[in-house]
Amino acid sequence: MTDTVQSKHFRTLFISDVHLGSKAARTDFLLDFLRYHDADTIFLVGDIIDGWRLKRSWYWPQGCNDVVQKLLRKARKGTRIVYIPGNHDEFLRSFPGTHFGGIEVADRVIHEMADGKKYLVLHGDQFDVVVRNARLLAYLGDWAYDAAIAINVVLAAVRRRLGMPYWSFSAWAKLQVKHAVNFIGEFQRIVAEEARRNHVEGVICGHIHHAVMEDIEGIHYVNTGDWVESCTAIVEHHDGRLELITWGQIAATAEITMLPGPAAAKNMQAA
Ligand SMILES: [Mn+2]
Repeated sequence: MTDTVQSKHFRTLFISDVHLGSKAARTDFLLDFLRYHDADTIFLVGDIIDGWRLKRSWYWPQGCNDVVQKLLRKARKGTRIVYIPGNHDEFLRSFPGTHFGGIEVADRVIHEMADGKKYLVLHGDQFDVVVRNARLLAYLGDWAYDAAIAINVVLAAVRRRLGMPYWSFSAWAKLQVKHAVNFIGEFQRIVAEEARRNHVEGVICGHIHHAVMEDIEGIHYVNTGDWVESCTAIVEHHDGRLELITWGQIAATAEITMLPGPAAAKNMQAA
């Protein structure tokens, strides 16, 4: 693509799991994507900054600055940007309702599409404990489910206090290769159930680095994917239609940038 290509304007963009500060972050692809995609509202659906990586060793190349600058510039020009923290950028969770550089921080939001359909937007790590113990919880019932979500919060806080890294869903799921598909299915089902509990038509989340749009028992489950491997985003068109964009593929076809190199293989630990 050249500079003559006009950027496309959408009602909303949803992006998650960029992991700025980890070597795996595809800032080059994301910059390209942001160059060609504008929106009234941009939701950053968690794990945008990888606080855990940065705490271990500071890694912040120019590409990370460029992404941040690009987003702040969009905010200055009138794009509403909402930052929903994930587990890797949970330091922001202490600041719900605050603004920085024109960016709002929220724990979760309910977004109404142009066609009136309502979607719950959250990162998704809230359900890690539930996914890991799904079978046991199904047996124990509702109270155990609520307790597990509470335990997840406490466990994360304890691990943080002890300086332990946050438990990683995708790293864990990939270790258990044979069952990984089941765990992804379990995660999707549980998040869809949360949408049902909130009386909305759909849910948009990230966390498991597995972009998809599908119907799960009447709930529209949408996952934004990531910018460490697949380079995906969800866009809402002006009529409320949602579309999954795989920018890694488009960019490669258009020969804008090089294909993801061996770096992509190192990204397994990121979610
Ligand atoms: Mn995450």
